[in-house]
Amino acid sequence: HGLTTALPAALERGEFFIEYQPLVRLDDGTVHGAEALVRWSHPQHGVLGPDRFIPLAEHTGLIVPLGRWVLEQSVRQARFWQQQLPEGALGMPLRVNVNLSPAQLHHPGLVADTVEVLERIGLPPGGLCLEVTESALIGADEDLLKPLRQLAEMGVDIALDDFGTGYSNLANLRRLPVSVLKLDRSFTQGMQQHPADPVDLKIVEGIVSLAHSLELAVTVEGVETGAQADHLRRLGCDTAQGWYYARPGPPERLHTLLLADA
Ligand code: G
Ligand code: G
Ligand code: MN
Ligand code: NA
Repeated sequence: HGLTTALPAALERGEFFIEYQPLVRLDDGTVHGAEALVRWSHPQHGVLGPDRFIPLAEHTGLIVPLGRWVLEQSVRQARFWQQQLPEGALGMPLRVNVNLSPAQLHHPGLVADTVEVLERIGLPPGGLCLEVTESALIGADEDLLKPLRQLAEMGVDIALDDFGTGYSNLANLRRLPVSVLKLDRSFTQGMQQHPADPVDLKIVEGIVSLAHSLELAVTVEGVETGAQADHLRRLGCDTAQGWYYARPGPPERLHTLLLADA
C-alpha cells in the first residue's frame, strides 16, 4: 500500500499536523480543554483524516513514534494554553485530550515516555487526558491495565472513548483506571429527531447515573444542535464536544473561544 510505505518519511518531513476540538462544559458553555486530532497533509492526496492512516500506522508499528509526536505537540500546546491564556471554566487550567491506540497501550515505553514528555515540557499531569477506546480494553488483563493505572495514579486522566459502542461491560468499569466516560456520538444522534428517541434518553440517563455513582465524569461526543445539548444537559452529562460548539481546527481557534469566555 502506497500510503503505508510513505508513513515513516511523512513523519520525518513533518507532514502531520494536529487540529484541536474544544471540550465544553454543558452547564455554562465554557471551554475547559480540547481533543487533539491528527491529520496528514499529503503532498499528492491533500489532507487525510486519521481514519485513512491510523489503521495503517497501527499495523506497521509506526503508531508508536507518531503517537509520541502527537503527545509531545499536544503537551506543548496545553502548556502554552495554561501559561498564556485565561483559565478555563471555574478557574481550572485547560487540559488536552490525546488518543492512544491499542499498539501504544501495549508498548512497554508508554509510562516512561509520557512522564518524560510531561516533565521536560513542564505540564502538570492533570493537564493531560489520555483517551483509550472501550474496545481496546475489552478483556484487558492486569498487565495491560497496569501502565494506565500508573499514569492515573500520577494524576493523568484516562477517558474511555467511544463508550457504548462495543460490548460495554458496565460491571467492568469498576476495575478500569478511568475517570471519564466519552459517550459515543450514536447516542447523541438519537436526540436529533423530534421527539428524541426515548430509548436513547433512558440509556443515557442510566449511563450517567452509573458513571456518577462511580465518580466518573461524562463527556458526550457529536453534539450538533442546541436541542441535543439541552437534552444532554438535562440528563446530567458534564461536558460536550461537537460541531454545535466548534469543529476541529487550528490551536489558535481555541484562543478566540477562550478569550470570548473570559
Ligand atoms: O479526526 P476525526 O475527527 O476524523 O477522528 C477520527 C478518529 O481518529 C477518532 O476516533 C480519533 O480517536 C482517531 N484519532 C485522531 N487522532 C488520533 C491520534 O493522534 N492517535 C490515535 N491513535 N487516534 C487518533
Ligand atoms: O476519538 P473520536 O473518534 O471520538 O474523535 C472524534 C471524531 O468525531 C472526529 O472524527 C471528529 O471530527 C468527529 N466529530 C466531532 N464532532 C462531531 C460532530 O458534532 N458530529 C459528527 N458527525 N462528528 C463529529
Ligand atoms: Mn477520541
Ligand atoms: Na470517540
